[in-house]
Formats: sequence, C-alpha cells, structure tokens
Amino acid sequence: MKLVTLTTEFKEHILHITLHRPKALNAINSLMMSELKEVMENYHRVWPGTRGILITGSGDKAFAAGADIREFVGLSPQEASELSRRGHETFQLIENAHLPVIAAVNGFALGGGCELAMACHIRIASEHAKFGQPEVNLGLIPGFDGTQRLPQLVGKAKALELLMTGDMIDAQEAHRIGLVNQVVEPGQEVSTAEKMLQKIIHKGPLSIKYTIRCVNANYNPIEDGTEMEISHFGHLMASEEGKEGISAFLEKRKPRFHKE
Ligand code: CO8
Repeated sequence: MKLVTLTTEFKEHILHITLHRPKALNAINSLMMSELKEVMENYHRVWPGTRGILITGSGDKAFAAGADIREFVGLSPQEASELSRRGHETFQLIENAHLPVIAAVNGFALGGGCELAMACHIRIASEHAKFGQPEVNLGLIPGFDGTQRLPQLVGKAKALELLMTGDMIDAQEAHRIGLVNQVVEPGQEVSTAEKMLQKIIHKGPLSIKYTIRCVNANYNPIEDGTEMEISHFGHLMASEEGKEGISAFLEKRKPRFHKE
C-alpha cells in the first residue's frame, strides 16, 4: 500500500500507524483521511495476522493539531459536509474495528486530532500531550463526531465546557475527566500502548470483538446492547474460544486462543 501522509509498521501482530505531516503538526488533510480509511478497510488483507492497531503522531510535538485548516478556504457547504461525512465514516471504522485500537498521544490532540484519539478504544497520553476542541475559535464546530464522543467520555457538562470555551487542557486534566486512560512520561506512550495491546491481543479474539461491539451498542440508539450481549454471550459459550478458555481454567493451564 503506497501511503504519503501515514507511515506503517507491522510488528508482533500490531499494526503501527503514524500520522506523518510533521511540518503541519500532523494536521489531518483529505489525503490523510483517505489513507486512514484505506488502511482501516484493508489491514486484514495487507497485514494478515493483525490483532491490534496503535495510532500515534510523528515527532514529539503533535499527535494531530486538527483537520487541515488550509483546506477549509473556499469550501461550499456541500463540500464541507462531504469532508465531515468522510471523517465520520473513517473514524467509525476505527471505533467499530473488530480488534483493539489504541491512540498513543504524543503531543497536541486538537480538533480533528482529539476526535481521532476519541474514536480509538483507549488513549495513552504523554505528560506533555494537550487536548482540546478549539473549533469555536474558528467559528466552527467539530466535524468528526466530537460533539458526540466527547460527552460519552467526559459527561455532558464538561464536554459543553470544552466545546464552548475551546480551552486546551493538559494530559493530567484529560486523565482526571476521563478523556485519557493513562498518562505516562514523555516517550513512553507508544511502549505503554504496545504493552496494553499485547495484553489484550492474547485474550480470545472473538471475546474482544464482541466486547467492543456490545459496548459501542450502548451508544447507538438503533441497537439493543443488552440483547446483543445476551446473544453474543451464548455464541461465545459454544465457540471454540469459549470452550478453550473454560477447559484451560479447569485444567489449570494457560488458554491457547491463537493458532500460531
Ligand atoms: N491545520 C493546518 N496547519 C496547521 C494546523 C492545522 N490544524 N495546526 C498547525 N498547523 C501548522 C501551522 O500553520 C504551522 O505551519 P507553518 O510553519 O507553515 O506556518 C505549523 O503547523 C506549526 O504550527 P505553529 O507555528 O502554529 O506551532 P505553535 O507551536 O506555535 O502552535 C498550535 C501549535 C497551538 C497547535 C497551533 O498550531 C494551533 O492552534 N493550531 C490549530 C489548532 C486548531 O484550531 N485545530 C482545530 C482545527 S479545525 C478541526 O479540526 C475541525 C475537524 C472537523 C473538520 C470537518 C471537515 C471539514
């Protein structure tokens, strides 16, 4: 896969995706969005054996400082909505991935950058990371689902405060309000995310897939997460994976969920 705005590396079953426009603080332009979509749609085929995905930014200054503001000039309402829709579709591929996706936030995660981090299942932040939705400073609102995902993570009142003030918060504050899962020393965010992914990808892949699906259903008004959990629980019990996990416990051995 030929990519210009992203770099990828595949190691130990983890696909590392790095946003790579360091001179523009990894701002997400339309090419980067298309490439991210292409990777999310094709990782199974291009990197068979992928069990987890890690997304980070290149350099030590930014994860992504937002959507690329330079591309906004002269957009018609239809073109702007179309760009927004493409972002939604791409980030939904991340949120609904069948495997864990962790953001290792190494610096500014603003606007679309914060929205990308929020679409991931888990966020590990460097101490010097900064988060915010500064769109109101531009006379805009978030366009990649920030108005929807931020309240899910931090609650309505705090989300409205961040969205309406446009204030930037540091990693400790982001952790305190539930926007990030863990704060680590600068330079440790990728290795910490890798370690967490390694732990998760050694569980049963079907149970991880169903966990993501059931939790996401809780936030989707057209899905019934409770019924989904009941049905997936039943399915797992009769699956090879469920049988192996239960047998391993009873036989006092480690489960073998993956055929190496
Ligand atoms: N877009 C384009 N270029 C950017 C962006 C951006 N979002 N952020 C930074 N850059 C560029 C700067 O223009 C600068 O380029 P140059 O050197 O050519 O002038 C370079 O990156 C370095 O930036 P600074 O010199 O500004 O670096 P500082 O350390 O002084 O400041 C900041 C860092 C605070 C991050 C500052 O760059 C900044 O405020 N950036 C903009 C942050 C922002 O407003 N983000 C939200 C954008 S809107 C958005 O994300 C909406 C998402 C939904 C879109 C829906 C589809 C249309």
